Amino acid sequence: MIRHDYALPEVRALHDLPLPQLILRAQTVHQANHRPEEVQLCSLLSVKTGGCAEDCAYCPQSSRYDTDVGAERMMTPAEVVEAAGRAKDAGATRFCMGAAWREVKDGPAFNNVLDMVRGVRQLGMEACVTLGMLSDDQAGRLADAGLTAYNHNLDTSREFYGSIITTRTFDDRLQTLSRVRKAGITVCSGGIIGMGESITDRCAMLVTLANLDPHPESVPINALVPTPGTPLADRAPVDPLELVRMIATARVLMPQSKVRLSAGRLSLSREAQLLCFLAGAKSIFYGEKLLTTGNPDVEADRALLRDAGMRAAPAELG
Ligand code: SAM
Ligand code: DTB
Ligand code: SF4
Repeated sequence: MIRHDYALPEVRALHDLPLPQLILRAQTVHQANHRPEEVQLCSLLSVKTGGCAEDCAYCPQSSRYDTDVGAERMMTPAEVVEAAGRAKDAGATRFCMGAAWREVKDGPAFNNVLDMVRGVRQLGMEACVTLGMLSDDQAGRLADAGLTAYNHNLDTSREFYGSIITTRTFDDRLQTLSRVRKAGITVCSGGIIGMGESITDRCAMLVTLANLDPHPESVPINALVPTPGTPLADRAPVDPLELVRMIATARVLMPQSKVRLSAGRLSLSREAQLLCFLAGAKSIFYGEKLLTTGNPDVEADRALLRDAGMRAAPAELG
């Protein structure tokens, strides 16, 4: 049953169930709504890296922190579409492009993004972009270019948000999500665990996501990749079982959404990743780089799926 009236105590109780019961609940929902043996392979590319004006405490691309990531020029649409073609040949069906912007500005850079979207869609892949905040008009132009999904994460609870980001608000985030929805683009929105938030914060974020009507079609769950130079550089690694709980809870609350096992896989064993799949994770980022940090190599991921008797999901459209 699809619901949008969740309250925190109910979600917290679900999240805190004994893991066998929680996974059983998640699997029941997963099997009824998805093909559990299929995992969507999505490739990520940073089309405009670094130099971002925002102060997101987790992010290697903020210009406020002294990290290894510097501001780079924007890639050209031809370079991006070529990379998308390589990702398609390797088996990816969705291509996600990120720009280290606070917001989209009209002009040549945005026109290039529109060309990238058109080029990726012409390859028959799903196209997703994450560009920061945008206006109704910009959302409409992205929709016209054929954009499949817009990624814009809530990242954490409303209550904890100000401890992680001070240069924009949780409501700014929700407003952008509603513009994306209104333009007819599917919504990709999730968050990060391991930033020092409480379990209550994690559940509160899931309540906000699950009470969006309709649910985001795509819900990425990231484990923090602690990056030297950022304020969160010294955070302890996430306990993989906490990631499993988060994925399973999201799975139960938003039955038809694709819950994505996103950043942080380099520090997960194969067994931990499989537990995430059992808990309802429906996709992974595929390719040796996320935006600026590492990701398992393609051979390791192919072997993981093969050894588990699972397979890459075929393209759904295009
Ligand atoms: N600038 C745009 C924005 O913030 O919406 C788009 C790019 S931003 C890098 C996309 C998402 O990556 C963030 O919302 C955050 O959830 C995730 N992210 C960034 N750095 C991360 C890290 N070190 N570990 C885990 N996730 C991270
Ligand atoms: C999402 O939720 N995770 C991706 C994607 N959406 C854009 C980004 C992860 C970034 C990890 C840190 C980095 O590589 O810079
Ligand atoms: Fe900029 Fe996005 Fe990184 Fe925040 S998460 S600093 S908005 S690139």
